[in-house]
Amino acid sequence: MKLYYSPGACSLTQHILLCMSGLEFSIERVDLKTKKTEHNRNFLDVNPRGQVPTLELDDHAILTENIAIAQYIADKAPNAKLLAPIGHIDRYQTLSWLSYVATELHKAYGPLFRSQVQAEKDEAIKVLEDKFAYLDARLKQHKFIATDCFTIADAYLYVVLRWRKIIPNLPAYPSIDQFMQRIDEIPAVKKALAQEA
Ligand SMILES: N[C@@H](CCC(=O)N[C@@H](CS)C(=O)NCC(=O)O)C(=O)O
Repeated sequence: MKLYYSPGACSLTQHILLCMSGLEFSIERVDLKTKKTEHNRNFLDVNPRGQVPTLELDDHAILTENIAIAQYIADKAPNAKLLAPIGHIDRYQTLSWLSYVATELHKAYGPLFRSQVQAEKDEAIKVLEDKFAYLDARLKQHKFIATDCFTIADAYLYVVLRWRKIIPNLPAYPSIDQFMQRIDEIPAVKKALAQEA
């Protein structure tokens, strides 16, 4: 399978998960502005939404959306224990956090990436600061966000929290910092980051 990615974008989540999974995969970089891939293909022919992550399976089927691709990788590599089995409460706690990261946290950055209006950016920062404070309190009590061990929700949370660095003068969030350092140390994370550098 092949992951279409852009360096440091949300597709780093699936890149990390693929590195952890032991599955065979390749990667192809996408320029999100021009919608061209590193092999000069029109990315819109692959995914008309023009967004990463996009996963192309070996039979050329295309799978899109962070939440779907993360679960697909986890379910294809059960030995990696990235998501608990169907019926186990940990699975649904993980999916709950995965949804939170996608719909509440990831999307809250939107104005910071797209808006030209400072007031809209300031409002987005306020919203994000509340969420960071909430996550910091949670991570003070929990080593990983959803369950006792690393899951697909941690990978996505890690990637979206990396984007904090674009916000100037943020308050300190010591438990978020510790969480980020823990995830930084995972060999698969180092590998994915090195491949995207
Ligand atoms: N709903 C999509 C959103 C993915 C998304 O926002 N991807 C960004 C990179 S982090 C992107 O491709 N942006 C380019 C664009 O929207 O044109 C998902 O969850 O996969």
